[in-house]
Amino acid sequence: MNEVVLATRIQIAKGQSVFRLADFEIRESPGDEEGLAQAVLTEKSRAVIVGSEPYQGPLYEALATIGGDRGAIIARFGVGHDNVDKALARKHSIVVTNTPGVLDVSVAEHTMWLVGCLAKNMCSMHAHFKAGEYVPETGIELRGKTLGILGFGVIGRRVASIAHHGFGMRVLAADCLSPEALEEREGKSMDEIKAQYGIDLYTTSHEKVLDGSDFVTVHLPATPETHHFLDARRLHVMKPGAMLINTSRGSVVDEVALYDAIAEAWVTGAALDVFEAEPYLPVDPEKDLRTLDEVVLTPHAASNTAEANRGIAQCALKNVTSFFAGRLDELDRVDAEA
Ligand code: 8YV
Repeated sequence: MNEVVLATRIQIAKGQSVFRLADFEIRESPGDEEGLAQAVLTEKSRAVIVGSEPYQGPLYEALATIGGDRGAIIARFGVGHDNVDKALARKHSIVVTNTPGVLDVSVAEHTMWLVGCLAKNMCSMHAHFKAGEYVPETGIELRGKTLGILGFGVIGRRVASIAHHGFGMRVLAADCLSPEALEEREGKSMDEIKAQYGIDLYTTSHEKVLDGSDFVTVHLPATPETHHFLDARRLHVMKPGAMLINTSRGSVVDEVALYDAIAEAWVTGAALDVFEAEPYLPVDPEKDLRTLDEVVLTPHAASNTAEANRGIAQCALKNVTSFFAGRLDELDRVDAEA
């Protein structure tokens, strides 16, 4: 097959063991949109495999130019697709796919490691130790504490199960889906759902979960409705002394409001893997989250495991291969109009 597929550097590094098995050439391309669009035209490629960087402009016209009547594909190396403009893709007859169901264990486990770091002041003790200060700090157990989950999708449900069945936490879950709709979607009663995932409460009231939790973990997609969902008001619906974890999308948390809530010791800890700007830059230079001892930070690494990277790469490769073969029914498409 003489098709050339472009993949951005980080995705190549993560998926190389799988990509080298492809029956078409996969070439490394710049991750920025201008560079990627230029590479599409230069390499005459109508298929790109991309990470979570924003693509809102020249890439689409470039892909349409090369794809023509044959079409083109933007294959996400991952599950979130807020960084891809689906309306623009549809306008240029570009298929958009993602990789569902292959990274939820990795992200859920990363979420729990962040919860643990906060509970036991792990990063603070580590930093002091490496600085030559032998300073034990008193933490708390997770058993019996309440974990609030905002967003009860595949990842949120996996977190609930680990937290309850693994650590003995009480778990509250909130989502926009009504309890009745959840029962219908799952084909189970609410009692069966609660037992399966180890949740005490399922509700559409995010405030009820915020108010009742010692730890709040966010598993919401980035949409106009979830932008700054954790704003100053909702952060103060949280119990005084509660802690926040976010491995979903940075735009869901108002970072300035979070800084202020931590500075006033309302929120007493936060662990973040995603940020409003990535790589991280403080929204307000005077309110840099990196300066706070109560904050644990990882660089959008929740899904970055050998197992998830292999699964993501296999799924992305399947989507591109099926697209080239015209087997569009096999694609994990996310370009439909909402
Ligand atoms: C990135 C993610 O796609 O799946 C998602 O939505 O944010 C991540 O898995 C991945 O880190 C890109 O390399």
